[in-house]
Amino acid sequence: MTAADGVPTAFPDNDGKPVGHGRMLRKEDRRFIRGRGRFVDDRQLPGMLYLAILRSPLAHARITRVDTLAAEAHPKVKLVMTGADLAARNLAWMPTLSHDVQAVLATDKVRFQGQEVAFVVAEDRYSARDALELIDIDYEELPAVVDVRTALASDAPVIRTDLEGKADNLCFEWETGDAVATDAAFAAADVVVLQDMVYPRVHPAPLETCGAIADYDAIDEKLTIWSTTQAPHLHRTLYALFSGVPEHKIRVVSPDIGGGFGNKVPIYPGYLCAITASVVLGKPVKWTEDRSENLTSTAFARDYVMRGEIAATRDGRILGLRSTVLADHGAFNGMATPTKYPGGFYGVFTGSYDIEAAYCRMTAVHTNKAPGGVAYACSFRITEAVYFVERMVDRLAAELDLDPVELRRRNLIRPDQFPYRTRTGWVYDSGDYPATLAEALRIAGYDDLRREQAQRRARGELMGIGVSVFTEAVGAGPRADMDIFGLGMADGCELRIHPTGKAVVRLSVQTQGQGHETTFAQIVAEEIGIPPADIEVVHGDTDQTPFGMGTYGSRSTPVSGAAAVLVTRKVRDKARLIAAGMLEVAPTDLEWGRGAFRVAGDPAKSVAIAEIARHAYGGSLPPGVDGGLEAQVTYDPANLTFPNGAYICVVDVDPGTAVVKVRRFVAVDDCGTRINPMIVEGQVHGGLTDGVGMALMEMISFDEEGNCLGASLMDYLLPTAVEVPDWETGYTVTPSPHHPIGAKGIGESATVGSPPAVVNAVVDALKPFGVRHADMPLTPSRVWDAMSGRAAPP
Ligand code: MCN
Ligand code: CUN
Repeated sequence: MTAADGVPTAFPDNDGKPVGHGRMLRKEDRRFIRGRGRFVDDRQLPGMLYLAILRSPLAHARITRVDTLAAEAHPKVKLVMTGADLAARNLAWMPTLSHDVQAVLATDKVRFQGQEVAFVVAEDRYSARDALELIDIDYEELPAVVDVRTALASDAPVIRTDLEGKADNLCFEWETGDAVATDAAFAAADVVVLQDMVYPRVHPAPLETCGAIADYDAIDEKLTIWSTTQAPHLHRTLYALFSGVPEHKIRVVSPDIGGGFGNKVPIYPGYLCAITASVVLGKPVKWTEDRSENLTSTAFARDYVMRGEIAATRDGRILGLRSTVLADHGAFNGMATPTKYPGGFYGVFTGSYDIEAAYCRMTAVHTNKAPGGVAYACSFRITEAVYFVERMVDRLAAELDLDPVELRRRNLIRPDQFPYRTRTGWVYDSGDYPATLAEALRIAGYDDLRREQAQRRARGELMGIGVSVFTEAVGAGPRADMDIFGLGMADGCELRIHPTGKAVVRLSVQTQGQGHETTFAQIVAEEIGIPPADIEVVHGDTDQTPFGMGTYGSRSTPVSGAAAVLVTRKVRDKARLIAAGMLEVAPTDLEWGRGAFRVAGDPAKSVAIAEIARHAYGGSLPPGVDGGLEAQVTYDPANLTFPNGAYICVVDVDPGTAVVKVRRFVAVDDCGTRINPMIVEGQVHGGLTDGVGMALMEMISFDEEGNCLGASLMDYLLPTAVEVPDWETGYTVTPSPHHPIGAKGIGESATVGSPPAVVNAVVDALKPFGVRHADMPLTPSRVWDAMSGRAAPP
């Protein structure tokens, strides 16, 4: 198919269907590849002012004096505000998504380097930045808490002195599983392996940093916020609670977004500063953070220090798994996670295995580091859980001298065990794990690879093969069990078919590059027979879309995707009544197919959906049927969906330089029914690149004083096409039994599943040196240390 302007809009999918599911180029790319995307920072409003934020140079310090006089005297400055100014309006602290509070501007103390201390609003961005340097602040430096392992020591300085009666740095404690049963499993085991590991702090680092424009209209008392948010409706509710502007007077618009990866789920002080400034000045105020601000102050990810213990029989049957986690949550608990899950979904740490007993104990602490906790394609901490279990299983394989694939095969959950209840209470919906693994082994040519490895080892070359199998849990959630900030995790969706047969579907989720404008049109197209090109997808504007929880945890397809299916079927049900009137038969006499209702047994008598739409607005309707063709639903999922995958990574390690090269990477994913296989593959390619980055390059680290050592993209290394191989992808399809079209999420699978495959491969390559584990990121210096028998630095 080709549009009038010559841009191909679709090519036939596997079935050669013109509409519905299948490979189709992305509708949104028409504007993106021509540089016509409209991002927050592209928007210019008349009379707009610019906001810049002064940030703390210190990780932990008391603020003893603030002098803003010189900044206020700057000729282009319109407003300067400090924590004290916000406190006078009761706006100095904001709620976080984890029921903690976070300083909008510091009042008493600064608690991490880069924390917001004051802001300036000026006529242009440069003057605002200049005026920041005119603000004079005296700090009384305090010792910083940097290492989670000593954060709870009795002499550690207390960070959260703002919390009444708080005398330590404990953030929360959490446990899951059965400690007693796990002890018993360990007691009965032939083999027990213990391994400590660190999943370092990393950062989502989206290409577009965070920003907002707040525009308060004092006459209408209406507040409009254009912002880089993955969850417009959630943000609107929080803005109403924070600012006192009533919710029906707030409009949040999330236009094109240059990547999110979870970084754009939380509310940041910058958004609230822009809102406050706009209300005070009565003018639109824009705030756009720079790269260093993004890397040092917005939601980070991971930062787990984990101890694993795995128990098994001599022949490789896993009996028990124990996980003890020290989680670094930074200065404020800014983690975005369902309320009942303070440790996120880490509870799925038994992975894809049928393990008899499991137990996890997690201690989360505050440190003098930026808040956050889950962002970066994490599926609410499943990245950590999968890395943990896949490293533990590999460690066990080495201990038992068993092939890691064989050990996995002996313990994978079998297809006949679904729905499968894990020892920590999760119910996996469906999967055929052995089949997915077999497909990965087939593509990789696993046995040949092992033979090649033996030959290379004999020549002194360091080739490694790493395997990981994983189970994801995406689509939060059943709203009875899952809420964020008291808002149940269900999604609304609206569909309207116009008199000419063209349609508009309104979503509550918000794309950051995942292709929703295409795939949601395809979902509707498949159900109603209107081509995707004729279906406009509207999202990212709270005035235009129904309430819903937004895009993260790969929930768009599992939740809003289901809502889109159901709303279309609801419209179709109405179309049936109208068609029955048009054809003068009973509704039950009609059959649906290929975009039309036909009379059963008399297929010549039919009406297509476009004719029904015209009639819905113009013709005479059966009694009790009202005009128009539209519907609205809110979908509350019965359960999460559980995609799975099997990955195989082949690396070569240079024995002279310890540089790791990823030579091959095979990824077989099962996300149930695939709506657009091309977009699914794109999601997997991106996630694999993330995974290689985390395994080999990415880390946000701090010195002893709490200075962030990853504040630029020179220090925080992101992978490029140079560091990654040509991905080899495959798939199996096990539909979700409770999703109306059997689709599961895919957006984070590859980021979750790939880091352990890479690390397992590197450790496998280093086997001749007796290496059993090395912590990410596996930079040349860390690999060199591992080869030399030295422990990696913490
Ligand atoms: N899809 C499909 N068939 C399926 C599942 C998904 O065709 N069975 C399509 C969907 O229709 C959608 C895309 O794949 O176009 C991703 O869908 P889904 O798995 O539902 O994930 P979300 O849309 O909810 O995206 C969120 C997820 C998360 S949480 C992070 S983090 C991440 C990711 O997506 N951030 C991204 N992928 C990203 N991709 C881009 N380009 N930019 C980001 O910021
Ligand atoms: Cu945790 S990153 Mo994604 O869920 O937006």
